Amino acid sequence: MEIAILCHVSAGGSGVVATELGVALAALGHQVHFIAQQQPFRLPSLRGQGQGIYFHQVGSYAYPLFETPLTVLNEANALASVILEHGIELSHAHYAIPHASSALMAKDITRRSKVLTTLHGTDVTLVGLDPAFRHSTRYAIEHSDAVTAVSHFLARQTLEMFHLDLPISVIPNMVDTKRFRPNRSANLRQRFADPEQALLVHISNFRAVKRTEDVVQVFARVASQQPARLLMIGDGPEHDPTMELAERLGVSGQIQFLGSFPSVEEVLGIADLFLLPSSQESFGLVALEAMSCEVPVIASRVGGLPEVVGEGREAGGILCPVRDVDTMADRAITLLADRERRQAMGRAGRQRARKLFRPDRVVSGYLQVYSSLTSG
Ligand code: GMT
Repeated sequence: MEIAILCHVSAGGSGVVATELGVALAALGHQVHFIAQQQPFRLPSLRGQGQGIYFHQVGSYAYPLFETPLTVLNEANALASVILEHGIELSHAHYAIPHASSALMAKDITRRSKVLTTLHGTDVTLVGLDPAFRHSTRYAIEHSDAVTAVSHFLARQTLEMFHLDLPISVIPNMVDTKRFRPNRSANLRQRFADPEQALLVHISNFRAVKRTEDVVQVFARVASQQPARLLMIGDGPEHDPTMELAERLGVSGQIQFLGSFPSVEEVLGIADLFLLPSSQESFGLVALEAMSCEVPVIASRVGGLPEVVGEGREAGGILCPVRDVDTMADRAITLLADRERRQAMGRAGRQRARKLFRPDRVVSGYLQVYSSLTSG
């Protein structure tokens, strides 16, 4: 099948999911065309894996009259060209804004290609509900030929918040458990922590919803009880305030800010604990990646995180109320003191990742939706 994928290119879960899905579809023999401003974040490192992946850059035209970029028009135009040139049967928009709108416009222009929109989270729970986007987002969701959401939480929220009555299939995100696996390399670990120090990790795009300052608050409490180090991976608007808080709390010497890089699996696997205290998370892909590496997760009990991390004996981590940094720190301290429980939780997390979020399962879920749209 000839498939077009539209997604955000910067470090973020929706772009990662779109990229990994595209690479997996190409490995099955499909022709996958990414339409974006630049190559999506993880594409260059994964592209070598197979044939059948094409990248089409969205053009732009700077004209003094246009004060801001006209992204939807440029993206719709680029997609329309690819649809006509390559006979695209299906355009898969990851994240409603602006990709679903562009895909619908390209469909109207070409009178070809069905539109599948996958909702990822803030396109519904935050940005999409803003008066600046509300009507156009609702329109794009309602007029897509099919809609999927990455969690049951998000599917429910979408129907409720936009007062919609349409079927939304839930297809969760996936993790490649061969790439994301425990890393016992003492050599790598000793670059970041001594053997007696606990190693905590956080990865995000440092947006306000990630509550990166809570990561530092939790870490400061842990570090007051035992030798510990924290790796903060990623970049974004909250980066500097988070660094400043670390200074104020006197823990900056125990924290390394590593910036953004695509191959997080290399360091994730050496961690003892992963922290994700977000105020909202429709899925929390990075928590799943940590679980796949046998790293227990301490996260907020919000959105789709309970579906990912689980609760009870078979959970891959511990969920706590949002903003409750004391409870998060207590749970972290207890878990770090109990190696056996921590390892059992790590194994349970990997088991859960293998059972519920396997790429073959997720890819075949999308293929079923694709064929329901393109057959007949
Ligand atoms: O976090 C965002 O602002 C956008 C988005 C992204 O592109 O990373 O994240 C969302 O999609 C991810 C992939 O499906 C989910 O794992 C994240 O939970 C979700 N973020 C939020 O709901 C805050």
